[in-house]
Amino acid sequence: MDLGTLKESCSQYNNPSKVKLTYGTAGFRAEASLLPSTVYRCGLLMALRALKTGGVTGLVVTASHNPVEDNGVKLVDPTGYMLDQAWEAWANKLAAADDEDGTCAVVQELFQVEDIPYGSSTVMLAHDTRPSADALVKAAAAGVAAMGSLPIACGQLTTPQLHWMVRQCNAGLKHKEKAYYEALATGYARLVSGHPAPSEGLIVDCANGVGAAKLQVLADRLAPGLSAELRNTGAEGLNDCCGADFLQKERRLPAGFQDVPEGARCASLDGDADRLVYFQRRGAADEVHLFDGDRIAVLAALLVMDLLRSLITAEQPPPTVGIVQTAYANGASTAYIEEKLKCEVRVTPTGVKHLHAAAEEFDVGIYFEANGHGTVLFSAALVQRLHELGDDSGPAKALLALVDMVNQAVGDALSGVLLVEAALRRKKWGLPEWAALYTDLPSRQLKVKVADRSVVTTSHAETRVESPSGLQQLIDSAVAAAPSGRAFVRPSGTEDVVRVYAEAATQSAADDLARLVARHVHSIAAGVGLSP
Ligand code: G16
Repeated sequence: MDLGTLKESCSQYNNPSKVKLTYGTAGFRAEASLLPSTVYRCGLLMALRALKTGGVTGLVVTASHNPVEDNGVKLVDPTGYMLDQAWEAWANKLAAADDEDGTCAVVQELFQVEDIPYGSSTVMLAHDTRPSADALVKAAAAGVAAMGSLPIACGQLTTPQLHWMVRQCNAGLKHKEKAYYEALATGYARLVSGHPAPSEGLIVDCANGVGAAKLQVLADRLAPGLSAELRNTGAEGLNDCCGADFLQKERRLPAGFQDVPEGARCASLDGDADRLVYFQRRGAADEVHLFDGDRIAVLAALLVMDLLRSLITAEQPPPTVGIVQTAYANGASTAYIEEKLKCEVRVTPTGVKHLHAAAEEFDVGIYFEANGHGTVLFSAALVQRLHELGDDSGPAKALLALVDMVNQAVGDALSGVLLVEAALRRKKWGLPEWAALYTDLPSRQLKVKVADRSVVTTSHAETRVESPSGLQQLIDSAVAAAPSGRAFVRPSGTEDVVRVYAEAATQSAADDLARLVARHVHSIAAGVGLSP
């Protein structure tokens, strides 16, 4: 690394706004014009991370479910997982540097403290469909190049595609986009072989995001194995009244779905295709029946446990299966998993990085946030055992097909669609059978705008408020007065809001509880504008 060149390059990406962005739930996210210096410095960081680990790293320019005027950056470790949490502090320190001198000082400190060897590394870059992407990818590439490293521009990809490609690349396996479709498609074909397709196709809301084009390639590759009609595939209207986040929060039909028949099987992706929910129109109005991440986790568990049951041999200990959720998980799903599936449930704070780590502790770790972000992880030991059983065992072959089909790096809406479709097909189920497993407790989510969301801090996997003082007591009293009430609040790590979640015996009680808790947040944590 040449310090003079680095300093010159850094001076092109100083932060004139003086807004200090911090690493949130899934990287940095803000209104796009505030981002160039932060994204540039993430380029520096990921080149350093690649040098430190000796592998290829990744960086995706995306703001996922946020509105189109926002953008952001998600950072990928050589494992294909999100950036090691221990390095988030470095990301913040770099992002907060005042100017080129400050940035260079942090880079030098990083070299020293992390004992990073000098040399050249490689960072794979991708982006979603936002108009601000080009300038930000250029900033990221400049950061990588300033470290004397190689930025590889992979173009428009879904976030999970880049995670998958980084993971495969570091494992010395085929890692081009084509290989991704190949792996998913062949896994799916093996899994559903001999199980007839349903007569009705799937209708997918693509949130006008990058998932539209990518799902089309996958569906074409699978034709006629997967019959999918894609909607909200445009260049405009990203996440606007559509997409998985809209469905999960608003519980109503997305734009462009007003004509779907009541029983139709529908799914929705978010803007960078790392979240998936299913839904079905309910009644004549805009109402929907939502099949959220909790329900996808249960379906995945049923599929995996059916296969494991037929696989288990007396002489070996049975593989461990666990489901990881967050406080947002509907109480009815948790009860079903524990009481009916007899499966262990772990609860972590929000954020895939937390759920993923917990899921790795099982032979099969199924993690899904209620918002539809999740996947199924298989331990290396189990995969090896499945290979040993090989061709002699139908269940082992099906499980290996699942390992290929389900993104092992991160939650992936495209592989999620195949997971749900394969599970339903193997069980000869439609949405009614899936819905009948359990009935969700009525719930409501709200957002409260406050002057500074960092004043709200939480503990116990985000179920208790630590500060501001007095807020938890007010929430406790509100919960105690609601029939079967449960509520919590937490600062979002992707939007400038405090989130409120409430559950109760009836929808109106859940709505009232959420509104009351939101009012308490608004009054105690310096709410801005009107309380919801
Ligand atoms: C990201 C994270 C998810 C998280 C979501 C919302 O999703 O990857 O784990 O659930 O943000 O986080 P928060 O409630 O802190 O705003 P995405 O799809 O937006 O990248």
